[in-house]
Amino acid sequence: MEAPKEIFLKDYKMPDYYFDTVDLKFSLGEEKTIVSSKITVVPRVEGSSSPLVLNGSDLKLVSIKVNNKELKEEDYKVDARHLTLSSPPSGTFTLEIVTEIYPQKNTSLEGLYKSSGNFCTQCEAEGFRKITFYQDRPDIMAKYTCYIEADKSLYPVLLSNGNLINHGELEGGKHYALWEDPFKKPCYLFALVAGQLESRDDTFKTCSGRQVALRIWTPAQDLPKTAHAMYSLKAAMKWDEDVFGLEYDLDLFNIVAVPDFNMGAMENKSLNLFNSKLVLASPETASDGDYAAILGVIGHEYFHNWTGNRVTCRDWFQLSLKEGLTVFRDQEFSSDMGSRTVKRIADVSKLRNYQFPQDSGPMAHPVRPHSYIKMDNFYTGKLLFSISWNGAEVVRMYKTLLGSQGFRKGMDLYFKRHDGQAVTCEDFFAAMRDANDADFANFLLWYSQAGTPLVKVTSSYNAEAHTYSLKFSQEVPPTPGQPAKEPMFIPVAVGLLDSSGKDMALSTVHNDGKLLSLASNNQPVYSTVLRVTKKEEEFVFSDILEKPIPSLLRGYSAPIRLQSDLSESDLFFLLAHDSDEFNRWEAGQLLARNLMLGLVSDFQQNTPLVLNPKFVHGLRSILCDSSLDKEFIAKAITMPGEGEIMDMMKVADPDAVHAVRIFIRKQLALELKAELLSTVEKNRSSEEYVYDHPNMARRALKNISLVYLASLEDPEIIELVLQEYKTATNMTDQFAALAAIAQKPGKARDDALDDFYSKWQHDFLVVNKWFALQAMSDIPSNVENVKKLLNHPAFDLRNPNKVYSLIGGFCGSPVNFHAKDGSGYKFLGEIVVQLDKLNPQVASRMVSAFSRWKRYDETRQNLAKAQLEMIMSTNGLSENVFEIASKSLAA
Ligand code: B3K
Ligand code: ZN
Repeated sequence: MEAPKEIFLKDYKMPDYYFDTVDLKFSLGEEKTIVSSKITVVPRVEGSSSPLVLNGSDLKLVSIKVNNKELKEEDYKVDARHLTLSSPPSGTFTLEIVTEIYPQKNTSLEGLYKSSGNFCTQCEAEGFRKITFYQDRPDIMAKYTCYIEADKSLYPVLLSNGNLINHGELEGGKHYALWEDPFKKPCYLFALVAGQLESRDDTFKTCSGRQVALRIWTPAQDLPKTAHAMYSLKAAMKWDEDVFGLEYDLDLFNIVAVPDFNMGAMENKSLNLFNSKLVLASPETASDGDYAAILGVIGHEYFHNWTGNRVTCRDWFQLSLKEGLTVFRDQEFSSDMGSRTVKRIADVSKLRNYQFPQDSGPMAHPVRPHSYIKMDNFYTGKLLFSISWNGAEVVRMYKTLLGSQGFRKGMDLYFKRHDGQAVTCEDFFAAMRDANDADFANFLLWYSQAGTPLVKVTSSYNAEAHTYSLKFSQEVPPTPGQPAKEPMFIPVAVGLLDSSGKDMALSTVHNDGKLLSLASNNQPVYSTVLRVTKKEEEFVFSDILEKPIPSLLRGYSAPIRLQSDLSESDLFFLLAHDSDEFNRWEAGQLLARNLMLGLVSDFQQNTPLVLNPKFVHGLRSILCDSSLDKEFIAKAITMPGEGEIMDMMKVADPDAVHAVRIFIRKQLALELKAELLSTVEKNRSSEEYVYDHPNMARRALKNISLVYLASLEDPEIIELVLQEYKTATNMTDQFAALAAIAQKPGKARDDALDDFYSKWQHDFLVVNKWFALQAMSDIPSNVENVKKLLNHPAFDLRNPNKVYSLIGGFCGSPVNFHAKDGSGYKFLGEIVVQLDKLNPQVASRMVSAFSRWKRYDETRQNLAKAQLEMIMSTNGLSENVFEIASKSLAA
């Protein structure tokens, strides 16, 4: 195999040729598809004679013409990845290329492929080159038309981007459609769909009074399940107008649900393609989590229309420009539609469990990476977290620093300057800065430096001077390729609590020889944002009349690790009183983390485990506090994830962490049994399912209580949980009860799982839940069950959702994936090799489960390494898997 090439950000060059218009023609067939393209090519510099290099992969070239004349063989060159025109005309010219492709054989699910009998496309990031020869890079923005012809009975619906401008019948039972997209776009936003689909139709009236037709396309039998997706789309359209003044720009917006899809969804211009699981929902088949995910992702893809499509990325290193910003926008949307605190808690937990652990590992990347081998890996599990989630945190910091209005001004300027352009992260930064005349110091480092900054805070109170000091020191850990780091600009939101638990008024703060007044319009403030920019820095508050308890990093105002000198009793105090609900949760998590780490070391030393009664008391108060939001309570009584705790250990010990988590769960259930039972009783409802915050919150609290209770060996409780399972009227409650029963091996578990399957075998999305639940199970030696499930008739290695449920699910159980006998690693290693032949993107997502192998003990290290080496020695390995496996090994 040709050694895969690394591509660097610093090597970016402007294209020598731009494309102005692109007219595509698809003749879709059962054996092959013919793709004709006609492109107007414009040299960047008139008269230049540089070669024109087009990307292409898995294409059969049928013909090539320049200015209507067939090219001679010596005028161009084709290799496995390119078509090169050695000396194209010096002025504007037309290029016509005909290729032949085989979508039916395409299992990679990028480019044009078939899913359940329908044609569909996925072009981001580099799938368009599997459709035709093209300059497949986002800074080539052109106006497209797309003509599609196909058999009418097999493919009655023909869709592409933009407006339908013509359609009609053809001979031989065929028909055609001609689409025109009036907006310039990069080719990664091109889409085509052809198949037997029906639509749910609705309309949206925009703020300027235009009627937009909305259509969600699925196979006929699934249409009833698209109501929530349509509701989500309309809510997103309205929200973007209200919050950002952004209006939809065409008269038609289509969404198509596809069962075989590598990712969640894709924001193609006016033709969003979605993984079915993020469109289809009914109370009986989808859980609250599914409903929330649909809302968030429909919003996300819709929001891309402005942040991504109208303004796009200059090159793929700038991915965060669109993804970080759009993730931020969807987070804000979901916050406004539900509970802001709970959404923030959920997002921060996700960041901690996925992003942080990898941030110190071999795959550590800054928000804007410096190099890649395979672009798609930017979307592969852990990298996506750096680019999109950490990217969203970076965008959030602008808002924290500028306030909502300042942030909006920055966004307005960004669109004013860059609509219709392909730009960089600096352009976004400059718009935020210029619109607000802001001083952002070294903020740009957030884009280039990898690694999560560790910030330490110490506090001291001067009772005579009535001053309170917070001293910060920061360090960014070394990461591959970046041994030494500079200090970052960290916005730290702070409040100070008095002894009754109330926020103190903050009047002035001293920093760096300057006295800053915090009061605004002569009114004191109760929370402020400190700008920490140096390696070491002190902030001194004046007029502080008693020793406060600080509430630091409110709302998680920066994506850092914070170590403070808060005592255990301070944390209990914050848990009980902080006006910042996020920090109440955070105090509980800090207590839980310390408690778990202490118990882990007891477990390792064979010391009997004992649960701190103060912790039980703290949780009891939260559980019984009727003034609190129920979903908040559910989050507050959930222990930190096992990944998060392992991440804090020198050598990760999955067995100890798991044992401790189970111990705490059971102990809490024993001590709080009465309260938990009454919580279940009070929050049960036989009313019809409603997806709204109060009802979701109620179900969340009831169901987490049930999970706690089910950890007890108590026949009465087993009876109760079984009863909940049988009487449930929606998937949220039914699945929660099933998960509670499935915690323990035995007949009750087996029967319930069988029952669930026979009820739902006709619904592939529910069957995936059933796969995932069994795969993620912590029951001993679960690898054997998972292997059996690989042969289950409902399983199919070619379908990404099934792989994510079963294989991904299995890797989500640290005790089983990291089993000391290596059985988990061996299982994954073998599957990755098999998968890579079918679908490299999915395979590389799976192989990343190995990337943190050095965090474990020597025995595990050797076993994991052996699997990575076995993968590396496989013939014909994809670049996707090669990059992740080789970087993991090299680290
Ligand atoms: N932009 C896409 C992700 C594309 C992944 C390509 N392999 C969808 C999203 O951001 O949600
Ligand atoms: Zn996105």
